[in-house]
Amino acid sequence: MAGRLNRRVRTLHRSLPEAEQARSKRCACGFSPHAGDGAGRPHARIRRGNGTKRALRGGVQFRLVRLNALAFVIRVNRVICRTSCEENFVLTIHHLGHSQSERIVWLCEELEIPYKLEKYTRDPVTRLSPPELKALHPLGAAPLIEADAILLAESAAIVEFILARYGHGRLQHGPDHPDFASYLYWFHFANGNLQPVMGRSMFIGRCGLAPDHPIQVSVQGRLDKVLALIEARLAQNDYLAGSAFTAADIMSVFSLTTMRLFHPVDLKPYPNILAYLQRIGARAGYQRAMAKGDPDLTPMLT
Ligand SMILES: N[C@@H](CCC(=O)N[C@@H](CS)C(=O)NCC(=O)O)C(=O)O
Repeated sequence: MAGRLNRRVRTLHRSLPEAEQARSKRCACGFSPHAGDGAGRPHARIRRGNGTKRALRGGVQFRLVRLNALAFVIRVNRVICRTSCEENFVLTIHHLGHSQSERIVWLCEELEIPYKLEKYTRDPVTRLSPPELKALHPLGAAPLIEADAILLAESAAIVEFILARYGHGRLQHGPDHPDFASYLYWFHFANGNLQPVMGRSMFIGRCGLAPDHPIQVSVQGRLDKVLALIEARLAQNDYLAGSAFTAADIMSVFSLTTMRLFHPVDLKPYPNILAYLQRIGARAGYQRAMAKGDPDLTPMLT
């Protein structure tokens, strides 16, 4: 009888809908007591199905009562854990106005996760970070976040950290997704190619070199190629990683928008980039992020 019951329960576990199995892993805490019964058994094994109830007779009823009680405790734990983790969760974003840290505010708005925003203003002369921000990290650059007593710098690391801890699979593609490689490429293209060439171009531009100086020509040529590549990509896809908006877009948009405060680049030759920026500007998450992080700035979407 016990063998038959075990076989039955195993079958029920295999047939549980995927969504129910996924829900059992959803807490942001990283430690998930509700994902099992504490003894390595997934909670689904003790769920009660109509067929199971009929299969139980006599002494086995006692076992059913115990299992039901355990299931109840686990469900309550799941609710308490999810609620308390969300309440105790404190993510602080150190945001320098008009900077790459807009990405992190935007990410949190898209994910709709709570965060505390610490804002800093650039030095009016140097346009670098103020002393309060410099005091937090040896490089003194934004973004910086504090989460669970961790201080983390670098946009890409921060975006990956937040997605891994609080994303629940949103705004990213995993290895099984057909756009996984594209997602990785464009995610890393942002700080690996686009932002560096915008920065180089800005600094070389300030050196006052003649337009035909080899360095000027080389940097301009690289910038043109990078923008042409993005233009071609967006001619075929609504978003950089494909048809879906992802963190690859969140990583890239600063360089095409706010960065142009520091280094004006005319995007008129790139109609698909401009159309893309309109799609971005229509997003409620982007609008909220810019309104909270940089209320003095009209997003540079044209
Ligand atoms: N690769 C870094 C770049 C960080 C960075 O250079 N941030 C600039 C803002 S766009 C900054 O803080 N500049 C002020 C300073 O360095 O004092 C990242 O993506 O986080």
